[in-house]
Amino acid sequence: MKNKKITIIGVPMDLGADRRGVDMGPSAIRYASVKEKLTGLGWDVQDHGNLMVPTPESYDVGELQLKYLREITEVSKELASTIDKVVRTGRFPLILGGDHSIAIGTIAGMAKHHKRMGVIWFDAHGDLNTAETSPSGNIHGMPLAVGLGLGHPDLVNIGGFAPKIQPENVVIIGARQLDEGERVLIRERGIKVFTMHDIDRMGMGAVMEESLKIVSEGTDGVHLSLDLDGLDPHDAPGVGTPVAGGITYRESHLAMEMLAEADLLTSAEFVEVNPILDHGNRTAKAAVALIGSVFGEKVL
Ligand code: B3U
Ligand code: MN
Ligand code: MN
Repeated sequence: MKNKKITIIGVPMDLGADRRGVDMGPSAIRYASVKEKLTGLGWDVQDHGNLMVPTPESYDVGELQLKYLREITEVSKELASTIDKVVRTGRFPLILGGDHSIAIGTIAGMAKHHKRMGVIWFDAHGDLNTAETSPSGNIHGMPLAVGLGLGHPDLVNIGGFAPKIQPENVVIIGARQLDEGERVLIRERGIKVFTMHDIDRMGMGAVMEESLKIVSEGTDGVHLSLDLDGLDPHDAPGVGTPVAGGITYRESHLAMEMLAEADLLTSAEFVEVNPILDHGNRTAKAAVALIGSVFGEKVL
């Protein structure tokens, strides 16, 4: 990252998830001093503020296999165009969620600038569902599929082109809860997934070395999409769908430090922080600590 200029964009989105409270994620992360952290590391930080997100109570849920499709589509378009503008000014977009459905807009915005974008998807889940395979109808379980061009056309075609990313440039890290349709898709498309089993066997260092190769070879940019539920619930309890046996605080820091050393990232988002379910803002603090490591914080 050459010019050390970041623009923070908050997206208080909870339409893609069943549990309310994740809309307060951007606020909790700001409260945990994200701006001060980045400024202290020598970054020029601009905070764009939050995008407007409709309140679920004021709208009809719509089709139950694609809850709030219309509203999520609108916010995704707005986010994509905001990111487009930020990138045009030569700044690095750092997006704070909100539920993971916001990645639809992030990937759409970044893909305008990167023809072959690598994606690191740090998550307990695959987020590879479509309306046909989703057990919940929640769009936060679908954004990676949408990026790959699979799903409802309104989402897939945001920005006027699809797909935004290719399966060979994607790596999922930390998976431990996949739905059957997601497993089929992973096999069919050959998506590289480092499950918790792989992390335990190989160690996070080796997992990251391989991941960095996958997202850098033949690509012209790399996006980090970090779902806090990828972490173990002990370290990140404030998430809507915690899954036991996750990535430790230390492993996640090593991953972020290796990303910083590789100096490949062109955008990053931190999602699913839910302060209502949290203990003492621990999850937002973990997010800020990880953001520190991604943006160059070192012990020595
Ligand atoms: N795979 C399930 C559960 C889920 C996905 N993402 C989160 N939970 N956070 C689904 O509903 O698609
Ligand atoms: Mn997710
Ligand atoms: Mn998840």
